[in-house]
Amino acid sequence: MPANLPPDARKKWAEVEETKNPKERLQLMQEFLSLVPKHKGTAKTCAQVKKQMAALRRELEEKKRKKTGKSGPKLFIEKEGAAQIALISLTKAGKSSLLSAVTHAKVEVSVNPYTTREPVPGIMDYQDMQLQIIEAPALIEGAADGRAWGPKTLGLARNADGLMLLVDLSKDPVKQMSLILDELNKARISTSKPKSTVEVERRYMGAGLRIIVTGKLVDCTFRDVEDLLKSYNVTDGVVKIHGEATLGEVEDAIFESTVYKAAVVVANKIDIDGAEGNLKLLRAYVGYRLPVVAVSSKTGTGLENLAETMVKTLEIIRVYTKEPAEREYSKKPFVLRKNSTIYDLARSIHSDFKDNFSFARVWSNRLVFSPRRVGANFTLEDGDVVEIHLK
Ligand SMILES: Nc1nc2c(ncn2[C@@H]2O[C@H](COP(=O)(O)OP(=O)(O)O)[C@@H](O)[C@H]2O)c(=O)[nH]1
Ligand SMILES: [Mg+2]
Repeated sequence: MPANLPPDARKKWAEVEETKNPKERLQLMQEFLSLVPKHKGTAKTCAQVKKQMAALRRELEEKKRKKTGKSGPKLFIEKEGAAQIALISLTKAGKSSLLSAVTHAKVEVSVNPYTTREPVPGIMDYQDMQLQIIEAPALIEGAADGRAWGPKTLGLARNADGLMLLVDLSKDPVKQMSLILDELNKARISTSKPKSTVEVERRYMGAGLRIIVTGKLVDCTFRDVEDLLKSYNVTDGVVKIHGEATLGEVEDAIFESTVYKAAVVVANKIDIDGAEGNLKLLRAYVGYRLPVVAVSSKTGTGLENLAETMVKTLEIIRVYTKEPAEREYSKKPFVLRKNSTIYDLARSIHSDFKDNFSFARVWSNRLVFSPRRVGANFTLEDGDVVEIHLK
């Protein structure tokens, strides 16, 4: 349902977007809310804005704390390896135990709840790739509404490339799973592949508005989208619409877009009596939505499947590069998204490469002849060896 905001509210939101100062933004958001009529169609937008306001308030508090010398908690962790995975669960499900079982991280495993309040990173090896696993502070009911450190946990999940959703098989698995999925959903983090994605990337360079539709607009025209964006003063930037999107979904994305995260359910404590029964219940509840891997962080059962399942779900591929003058290819792969092209590879190697690209040669078992000379649009697959030639 589109929010159909009145023009003065749209204008006010445009003012919000133009302001960088958090204090002023907060004030303008408050004014924006007072201009929004309260009904079913606007409830979602209001909730999103309120959440952003809560985040701004925390940011301001944190700044204050920093000034007084007390260091605030660290929210984001620098990405390392092929992908960053946030490890999410209710308290005592075994996050710290899993992290210490699959990485070299030094973590505190405790019988007391809520021991891990700050995110803890570790590195998990998988073949010639490394996955960075981050133990998030325990998820609690109400996290998405800003309760306790909930926003920190959900912020980590939003920033990660993928999620491991840990469920404790010694307790009601459906209750845990539904709570986790509920909070993620409320925080606009989706674990199912979206039918559409709308990305609104604002720029302030006076270059105008570019709308790229690679899918289909539902119940609206290109012109409607353009008018909607203009009414929010989105006149500079790039808006990408993939899949089937409605005008309401485009409007939602102006405030905060839903992000999709590849997720694997990790059913922990399979060593415990009665765990098998709970695993069945969990599998029945999850169905085909997500892969479920049963493990024991204590005995090590099932841990060998974890990385592989995660990598598959992330849909990443490894590509090896070779210098034209050399025989051997790189030992360390470039990690790219599935369906990436030579162009994407060139761009990830060096920002200049894409402009100076001439052609590439590709070695692969799936090709009848290797190497094959290809252009920038050639789609890469896991294990391909590529030699890029520049002009
Ligand atoms: N039996 C069994 N106990 C486990 C397993 N994983 C964790 N635990 C226990 O569960 C409790 C909570 O573990 P912890 O890793 O601190 O959970 P966290 O709060 O999610 O980080 C500790 O007493 C662990 O020893 C497991 O696979 N099997
Ligand atoms: Mg812990």
